[in-house]
Amino acid sequence: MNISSLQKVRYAYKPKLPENLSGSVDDIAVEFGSPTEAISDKEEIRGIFKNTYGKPLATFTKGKNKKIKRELKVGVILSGGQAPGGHNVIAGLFDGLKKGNSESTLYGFLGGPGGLIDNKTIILTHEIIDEYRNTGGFDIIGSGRTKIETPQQFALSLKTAKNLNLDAIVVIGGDDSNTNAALLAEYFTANGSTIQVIGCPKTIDGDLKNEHIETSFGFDTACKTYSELIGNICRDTNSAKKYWHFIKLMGRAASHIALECAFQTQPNICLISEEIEEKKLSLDQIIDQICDSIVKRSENGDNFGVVLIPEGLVEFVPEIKKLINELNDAIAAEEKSFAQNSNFIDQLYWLSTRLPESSYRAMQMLPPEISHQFLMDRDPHGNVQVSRIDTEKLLVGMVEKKLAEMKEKKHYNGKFSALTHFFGYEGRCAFPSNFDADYCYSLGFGAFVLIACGLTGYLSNVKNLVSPAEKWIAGGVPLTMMMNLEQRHGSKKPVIKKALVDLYDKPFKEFEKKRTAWAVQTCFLVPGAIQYFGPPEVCETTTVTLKLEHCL
Ligand code: FBP
Repeated sequence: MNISSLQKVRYAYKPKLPENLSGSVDDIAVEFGSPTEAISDKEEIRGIFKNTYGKPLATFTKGKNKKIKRELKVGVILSGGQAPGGHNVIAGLFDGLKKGNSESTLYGFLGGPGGLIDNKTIILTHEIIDEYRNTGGFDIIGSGRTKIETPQQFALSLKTAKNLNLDAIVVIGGDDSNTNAALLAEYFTANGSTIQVIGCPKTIDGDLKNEHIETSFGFDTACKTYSELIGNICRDTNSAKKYWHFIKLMGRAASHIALECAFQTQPNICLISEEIEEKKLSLDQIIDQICDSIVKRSENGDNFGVVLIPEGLVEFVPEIKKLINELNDAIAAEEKSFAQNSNFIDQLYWLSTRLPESSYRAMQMLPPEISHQFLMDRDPHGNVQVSRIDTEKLLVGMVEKKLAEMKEKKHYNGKFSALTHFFGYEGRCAFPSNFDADYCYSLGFGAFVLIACGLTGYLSNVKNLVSPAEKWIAGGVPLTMMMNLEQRHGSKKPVIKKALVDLYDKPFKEFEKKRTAWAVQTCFLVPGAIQYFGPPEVCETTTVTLKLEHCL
């Protein structure tokens, strides 16, 4: 592989570990809290996870630990979308295993969970790991979105793990992948196997968080990468003063990325899907809001600006949410019959006899290219692939129409010229920031300790993240305590609850205070590129969201 100068220099970076994971490994013991409960639907979830439900929280502490020096065989899976820092989770796990016992082995399952089902592995050696330390991407073993769900897939997974004589599997993934990890842990135990399953919280979307998971890894780096690009666009538009930039940002359902990028760049408008849902705003009302800012700015002679749009927005607009749910149910109920429609016209005809009239009408009101995008394949977890819906173009089209109407009525006299962008894939494989490099390494090392202590059905966690890394506190959270039941593919399934933007929490409240000024004035911030070397105030800071959520 060709190696850039930055990559060479980053190899030498030594990620920081929390104090409770530093020092000699045989001094790391584990302390347990009281038994836990699922966040809701307790009885049903207890019934599904008969063997793994309700375990206590685990925190690492100083103390003697004889078990930690056992020789272990562990397999690791990268699951779902890429997130900066995945390689460091593997490096932390590898270093922990080797520190415990130099004879321990780490297998990498190739191409995501599918590698476990199909028994596709490589042994991760010092040489391989060293080539990927502190780098972005998941290319060390590749990732995938296969969901382990059929009895045959579970049986094959156990067969692979037994054939390799594994002690444990580590799943590095988001809410859906870690739900899978919990099901796997339960399946193994229920089938008399002692093979343990441990998860690590990954996703740039930032929506795998709760009281015990302060943030998912990759969010910090991805937001900083997008903010660099947005800041540059802000400065560009403030120079030429002729374009409105409509920028869609990844994040699937949650608007955490959009909100964080708004703090870092202060755009004129940042839409928050969760607010749109709460206030039941229609598409027309959203367009009115955007036009209001465009008109006011044009009255000041500013025919330019920046609008941030969370990727999942359309799923939160009530009339479209209803449409998507009804589409999902109709397609899930007759999957094979729907698949027989070879083109969009046939698909529409098929839907005309199955969708309730109001939704069918809503679908016809949308530009055909957008409704076509609503019909594209769902991902293996049943989610609409929102990254493929051109929401930014839909909004620009509607804004243009509205402004033309206003012009006719002489309510607006500015110039509107818009450009659209989508930032998503650009940020998922960036070199992890120092924060993500340290956090990921700690999560991986913590996963090793959880395994060495014989635990299963846990998510590796690190708390107190707004403090310097030495003060972080590592441990494990039982996966079942983060679960509830949700409607998936037409029936109720246990899933880890997604954390959406909380409209009553500090980050949104802070944004609310600032956005009125941003909408009319030009308050842009240009944060620049991620800094890996230099003064701590530029290279050791984390997100505004995390600071607002956890600082008093
Ligand atoms: P994860 O939830 O697996 O981390 O993936 C998140 C994400 O990056 C979303 O932001 C985006 O909608 C989606 O992946 C895109 O998926 P794909 O890589 O399959 O196109």
